[in-house]
Parts: sequence; structure tokens; C-alpha cells
Amino acid sequence: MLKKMRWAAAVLLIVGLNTAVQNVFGEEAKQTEVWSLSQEEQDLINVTNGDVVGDRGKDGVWEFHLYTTDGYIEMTNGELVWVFGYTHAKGSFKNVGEVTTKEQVEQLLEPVKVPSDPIHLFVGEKARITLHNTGMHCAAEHSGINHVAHTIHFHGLDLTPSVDGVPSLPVDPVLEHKSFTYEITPQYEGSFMGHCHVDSFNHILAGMYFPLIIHQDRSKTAYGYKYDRDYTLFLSELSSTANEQLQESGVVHALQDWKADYYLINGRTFTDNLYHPRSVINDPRSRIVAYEDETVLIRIMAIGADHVFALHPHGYHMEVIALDGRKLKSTYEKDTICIASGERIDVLVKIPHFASQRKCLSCNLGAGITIMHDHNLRGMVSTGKYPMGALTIFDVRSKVAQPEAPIKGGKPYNPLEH
Ligand SMILES: [Cu+2]
Repeated sequence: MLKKMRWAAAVLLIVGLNTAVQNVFGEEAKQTEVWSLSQEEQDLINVTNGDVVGDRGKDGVWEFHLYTTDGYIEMTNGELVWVFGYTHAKGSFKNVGEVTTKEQVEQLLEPVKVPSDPIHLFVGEKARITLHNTGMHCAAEHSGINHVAHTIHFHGLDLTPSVDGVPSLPVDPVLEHKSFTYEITPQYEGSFMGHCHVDSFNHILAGMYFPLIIHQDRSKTAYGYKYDRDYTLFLSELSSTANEQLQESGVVHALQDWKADYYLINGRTFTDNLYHPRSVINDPRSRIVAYEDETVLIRIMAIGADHVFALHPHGYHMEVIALDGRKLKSTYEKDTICIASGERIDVLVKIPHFASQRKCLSCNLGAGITIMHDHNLRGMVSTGKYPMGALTIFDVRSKVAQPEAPIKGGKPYNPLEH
């Protein structure tokens, strides 16, 4: 009887601990929701991290419907910046028909994001990607930005001009309330991006870009290298002033003086309020969580006017395995990755086995937090404030179960403060 009670207590303890860990770390909670899926669906989620994926029709072709629209994104200083970009139906890339009014945009589509959600494709599997232009719904009535056309350029894919997204070379861009379908079959795995190619300076910098990830198969490998976890960090510049001018008049005055006032990782800035829900470090897609012994793949991408990001992790060297979606013949190690607009750099970070590799008191930190930030320090200043910009963290955890994290004053646990 006593033995049974001990067992029951142990089970309760494990369940309780598990629940506490899940509450603290959202990504683990996400994994538990998928237990009832088929093996095929589970394999797909494994390589897409649970991102929304397209529908695969009976003919085996992937279908995606992207919608262009405008809206506001909230920054960590509370500013709402008007942007325009791509979005999709609520919870899916399904076709919800032509969307023409503000009410339909709000009812049928996800709010606009910068960058918009990643598109995941597979080598040799055909995809039909339809772009619908819903028009602008939050711009001034007489702004020249109303009624503009858009396209998708699949940056880095070797495509024929008919699906290359450069307006009228030879296909006309997608006019307001019209649509166009790009049909592509990826040849190479790797990290790519999509962006608009109409009035590119204004349309891209206003927010029209997204990561495009092409997988070789359903395994956690990239370019033949195995990884345990993967993150995509899309670095970009944003000018709220230029966007406001587009919104009001459709013209950016003195375009040669265009200057970013926000430096972003996945559309967010870091800020010294560690609990800010819009901060980079509180975004599960941008906070790099890993456990000892694991290999982490980071797909770094950048887009902007002229800023070259110099991404520098403390505590780790990164192994560069691919540049611009092509495997390197031999890898090399870097602790500062310079990346300019349009480039993609794929790196592996090997998290050591702490106990066996600790040779001195100052080496191999063990579980804990280290920062990774733009070492071109302009990228750490947004709206004139520091530290506010392109910074995220490595949140490295021991495989040994940790005691329940303390929660102080109703605030979630933040290891940066411990
Ligand atoms: Cu456009």
C-alpha cells in the first residue's frame, strides 16, 4: 500500500513539474497539442516548427493563398507603425476569395505582420502560390499608395521570368482586387525569402517580405547536417517616418535621406523592459532555447536600405554551413556574422555538454542566458534609444530537471533577472 502511494506521489510530482514547465515555456506546451496527429502530419510539424503550412491537394500540389494588406504593428515603445505586407486567412493559407473591404480584411485575414509568416516548401514538390491584392484600408483617402500593384519575387530561386515577380517582365503585377498564381517546384533546399518587386524600395521597406524555407525532406536536417532545433532570425530596418509619408501622401520625401528608426529581429526590437510582450526575447520564434548537447540551426536573413548587421553571440562560435541557400564545400567558424540586405547565412551552434567540457571556472558557462546582438551598434539604437534594437538571447537549459521557477509578483520567470 505504502509502495503504491509512493508511486502515485511520484507520478503526481512528475505531472505537476511537467505542467509547471509547460506553463513557463510556451513552446513545450505547443508540442503537447499535436499528439493525436498522423505520423505524416507529425513529421511535417517537426520540420516546420508548427508554422502554418499550405494545403496539399489530391494532385500532391501545395496551395498557398497570400493576401496583401496594410495595418499597424506595435513596437516596444508603444508606437503603432503603419506597414503594408503579406498576410493569409485566419489560421491557414486557404483561399477565402477576393477580399476587397476593410471589414472583410478584419473578418477573414490575420493582421499584417512584418515579416509575414514563413512559407515552407519541399524539394521536388510543386507549389501554387496565389497572390491576392486586397488594396490599402488604413491609408489616407487621397494617398498615392492606394490602389498600387504588388508581386512576389522568390529571392534566390532560379526561376523563369514568368514567375519571377518583376513587374511586366513579362507578367503584369497584381492589381488591386486581382490575383495571380505563381507555380514553382523548388530544386534546391535552403534559406530564401519572398518580397514584393513593385516600387521595391518603398514596398519592401514598408514591410513586404517573408522567409521562404525549402526542406530536402521531412527530417531535421539542413544541407545534410542534423540539427535538434532551428530558428529563423529575419533582420530588417524600418522607418516609421517614411511609412507615415507613404500612408499620408504615397511619396517619401528626400528618399536619399531614408533612415531606419527601428532595427528589427523578426519584426521586433529588444528593450530594457525584459517582460515586454513585444520584445524580441519574449517571442518564441526569436528567443533561442536549447539544451546541452544539442545542435541548433539558425537561418539568418536580412533586408534593408543600407544597414549591414553584424550578428554576434556571446559565449559561442557559429559554424557557417551555407551561404545564400547553397551548402559550403567546407564550413568555417565565425563569432560575428556580417549580413547585408538580401543575404541568407545558415549556421549551426553546438551547445556543449557542460559537465564534461568544463575545464576552467570561466569556460563553458553551463545552463543560462547569453546575449546575441548586432555589433554594428547603430542596430542597437531605435528611435534614438539604447538598448533598443536587434538583440536576442540564447536561453540554454540543462537536461537535468530544474526546480519550479519562482514567480514573483505575478510576473513570469525571466532568467535574465536571476
Ligand atoms: Cu508591392
